[in-house]
Parts: sequence; structure tokens; C-alpha cells
Amino acid sequence: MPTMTGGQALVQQLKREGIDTIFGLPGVQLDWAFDAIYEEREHFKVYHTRHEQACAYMADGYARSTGKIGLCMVVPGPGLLNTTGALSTAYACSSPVFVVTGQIESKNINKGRGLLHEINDQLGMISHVTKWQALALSPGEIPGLVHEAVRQLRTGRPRPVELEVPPDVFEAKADVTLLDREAYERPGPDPELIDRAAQALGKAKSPVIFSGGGVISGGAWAELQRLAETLEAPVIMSNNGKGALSDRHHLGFPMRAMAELAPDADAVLLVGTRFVQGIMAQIVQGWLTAEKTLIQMDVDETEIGRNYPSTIGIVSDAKKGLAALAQRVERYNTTRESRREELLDLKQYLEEDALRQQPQAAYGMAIRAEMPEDGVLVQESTQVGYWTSAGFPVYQPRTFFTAGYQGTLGYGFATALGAQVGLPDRKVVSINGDGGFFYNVQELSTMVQQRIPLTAVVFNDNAYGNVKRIQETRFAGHTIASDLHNPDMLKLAEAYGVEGRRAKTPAELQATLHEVLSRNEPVLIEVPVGPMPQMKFTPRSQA
Ligand SMILES: Cc1ncc(C[n+]2csc(CCOP(=O)(O)OP(=O)(O)O)c2C)c(N)n1
Ligand SMILES: [Mg+2]
Repeated sequence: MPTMTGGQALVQQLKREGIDTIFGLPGVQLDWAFDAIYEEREHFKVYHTRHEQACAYMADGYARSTGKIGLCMVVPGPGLLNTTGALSTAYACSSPVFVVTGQIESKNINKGRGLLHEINDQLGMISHVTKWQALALSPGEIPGLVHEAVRQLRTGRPRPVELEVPPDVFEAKADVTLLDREAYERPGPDPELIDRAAQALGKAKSPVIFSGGGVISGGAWAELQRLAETLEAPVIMSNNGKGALSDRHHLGFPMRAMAELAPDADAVLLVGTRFVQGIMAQIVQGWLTAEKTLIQMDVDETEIGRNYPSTIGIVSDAKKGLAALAQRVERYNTTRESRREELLDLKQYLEEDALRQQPQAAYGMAIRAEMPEDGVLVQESTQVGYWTSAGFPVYQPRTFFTAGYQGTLGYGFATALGAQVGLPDRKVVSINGDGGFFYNVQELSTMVQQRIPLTAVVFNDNAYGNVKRIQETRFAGHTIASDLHNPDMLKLAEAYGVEGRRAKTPAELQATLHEVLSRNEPVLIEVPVGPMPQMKFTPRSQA
């Protein structure tokens, strides 16, 4: 049994688990851990940031872009609290983020003495945005707890986990047993339920699949496509589920298509989705009668039937469940005529409807035109960002990120930095409003120092535009707390040492992207814009 410090035990076990990238911001409680990382500097790439929120956002972006574990390391108390907006977002988006946190000295925990960075019940506090959390009280415990954290991330629904280690435990030496990396079995479906679901889908005249973020995080897109093609069933993808089936495929649809496709559907399969977004609630409530079958497949059993009573609830990993269903359905499948013509027609209508939303659509399509098929777009809560949910074509899985149900303003830029770290050879574009971008503006420094070749676009209307428009239209022009004063963005970029560009029209944005995406450099593009109108989509039946 080798003797090592708690810091070394942490680092050696992380190494065994295959983790080699750390997003961290040091401090006195973590000194022994960072020194152990220093000893292993050949193995670990460390990205330090200017604020802990960015460590956690970057870990999330890295995890989502690669499917690997995104690890961040922060000091306790305020450091950990600074990560919580990001952790709530990773929690909402089922992203495998692993937070290693310091603590106060072990003998003083939860005594309320008021020591540096002390907060009461830190584990309890973080439990609300993590699926598992633990405190290590000796170096010998650390490998087992790291191993358990990884098991938590790799089994069931992936959501953030936290491990905290006091500084005296990081410093103490002990005999430590390291554990070997394991491959974890994902839970497969109950064959009887698969058989019932296969019968219902196979016999349905007009089956529809609604596919969520779980299909992306479960790596189940090939199985989804096989099932959809067997059934000739349109696949409607949630915002976080976009890319599971290419928008070029005649069966691939954005969420708005639910209004068009649900009324005629006699069996709907929900997979890896909570299925709660407003429009869905209305449609399904009217639709769900006795003759219809709603099948729900989710790796998280607490999701089954949470929002709608499902006729058949299947607890399963999406990849295994969809593979089993695709195979079994052949036995019952009726021959359906190709829906290609009709669905391509609907697709065209939805595309045209999306393109009517101007100027958002022109900016969105300018970006799509210059991004490669496998380029990654990180959305934000900004006018063009909202449009991308409805109209931005996505061609591959893991290439379109949102803040999920947290709608976290300001998550985008740092999340995109992490995605670019995960995919150094791919093009990553972050779109932001001036409001959201400044939540993490200081990370321009990280982008330069660590040479992260991200393209960040900032739509600048000098306002929390979304808020301001609502105040103007719904509150009789009572604008309050929604105007913004910004620095000159080109000078800002220059001050940080980032290449800064300004593009005043969609055409200029496209030309600028054309040029900068051909290089591998960090770039900030400011797009000065005026107020943009609220989008108004028209269902085809009302067109
Ligand atoms: C953490 C957080 N705080 C506040 C909000 C509320 N909010 C949503 S959009 C928005 C304004 C966004 O402004 P900007 O980023 O400039 O985008 P614009 O609408 O102007 O394009 C605000 C304050 C939020 N979604 N998340
Ligand atoms: Mg704005």
C-alpha cells in the first residue's frame, strides 16, 4: 500500500478514473491538492479561470461536448457558492460535472465558529444541485469516494456530484489503496414492457417519437434513427435533444412540430425527456384520451409519469432501450406508406415560418451558413438565441447546447469555452446578448491565456432587451432596470488581447465568420443591433 497525502490520493485516483482535464481556481484549502496536480502536470491539463462560476460552466461545456466527466475544483464557502448557477444548469441538463471542493479543517466542521470560508452545512447546501455529495475525513477514504462519485456520474441519470475534502485531510499522509477504473453496465429495459411498447408502436397508424436530452447524453442517436425509420415515425426533438436526428432527415423536427403532428398521432413514445414545455402541456392534455398510447422511456424512474400518466413506463438507458425496441418492433410493425412527401412539406412550412422571424432569422442563418456541419453552437438567452431553438438547423448530436429549464442568463460564454477545450479541432460558436455576455466577460482573459480558439458573438442592444421589450409592450413603456451601459467592445477585446471585430448586418456577420472561422484563434465579434420584435409562429392550420 503506497503512502501518500490526501492530495496525492485524490489526484492518483482521478488519474485512474481516466480524468485528465481540470477546471479550477485554487486557494489555501486546496494547496496540497494543487501541489499533487503539479507533480502530475504531464498528465493533467489545468484551466484556471477568473471566477468559480466559469470553472463549473467550463466543466459542463467540456462534459456536454465530449461525453466525458467535467471536473472542477474550487474552495469551500463562497467558492462553492459561486458555482451553483452553473451546477443548477448542469443539473437541469443532466450533465456529468464533478466538483471537488475544499472544506474548513475537519475538527471544526459544522461548529459555527466563523472560520475562513465556513458556511453552515455545506453538504446540505450543495445537495440541492447535485445527485450525490460526500465529505472525506481521511486520505484513505478519498479513492473510494472518488470512485463512487464516478460511479454516480456513470450510472443512472448523469447529474453533478460533489466531493469535499478538508485541508488537513489533503495534507495528511496515510497508506492508501487506489482502485481500478470500472466499466459500468447501463440499466436495460424490462423485455415485457418493451414487447408491449413494440406492439403499441408497431400497430399504430401514426406513431410519433418525442426525443429529449437523454438521447444525446445516452449516446442513443443511432438506435433512435433505426427505430424512427422502421416506424416511419417523425422525431420531435426538445431543445436539448436537437441533433439526435439531423434536421436534414425527413423525420427530424423541432418542438414546434408537436402542434402539427400530435393531433393525428395514435401512439407517442417519449424518450429521455421531461416533456413539460408549455405548448406540449396543452397539446397532450387535449390529446391524451383512452385510445391513445403514451409510452415513456427514461433512465430516471422518478421521471416516469411525473408530468403525464404514461400508458407504458420503461426505466432504461436510452441506448439499450431504443435498441431493444427497434429490434422488437419489427415483429409487430405494420407497413406504412412513406411520409416523406407530407413531412418534407411540413418541414418546409416550419422553415419558412422560422425565416419570417426577422431580423433574428437572418443573423441565425448567417451563423449556420458559416459553421461546419459538426460545429457547436452554444445558445444564450438573447433574441437570436431564442430563435435558434425554433429555426437553427442542427445536423449532429452534441452540437447544440442550451441552459435547459434553468434558462440561466450568462451561462453561455464560459460553457462554450469548456466545449472548445473538449473539442480543440472543431469550431465552437457562442452567441450572447450584451446582458448575458458580461456575466463572464472576465473570462476573455482565460480565452487568451489558455489559447482557446472560441468565436464569441455578442448581439449588443445596450439593454436587457427581452426584459425591456416586455416592459414596453405589456407595462405601458414603464422601462426600469433594463438599459445597459457597455464599454466599447472593440477596445474591450483589444484590452484583453483578443481579436475584436464588429459586424453591423447579417451579411457582415457572415463575412466576418467566414474569415475568422477559417483560422484557429479566439475572436470576439460585436453585432450592434436595435430592439428585436417578439417572435410569432403560426401553426400551419392557421396560416
Ligand atoms: C440568471 C438569470 N438572471 C436573469 C434572467 C432574466 N433574463 C432573461 S433574458 C434577460 C435579458 C437578456 O439580455 P441580453 O443578454 O442583453 O439579451 P437580449 O434580450 O438583449 O438580446 C434577463 C435579465 C435569467 N434568465 N437568468
Ligand atoms: Mg441585450
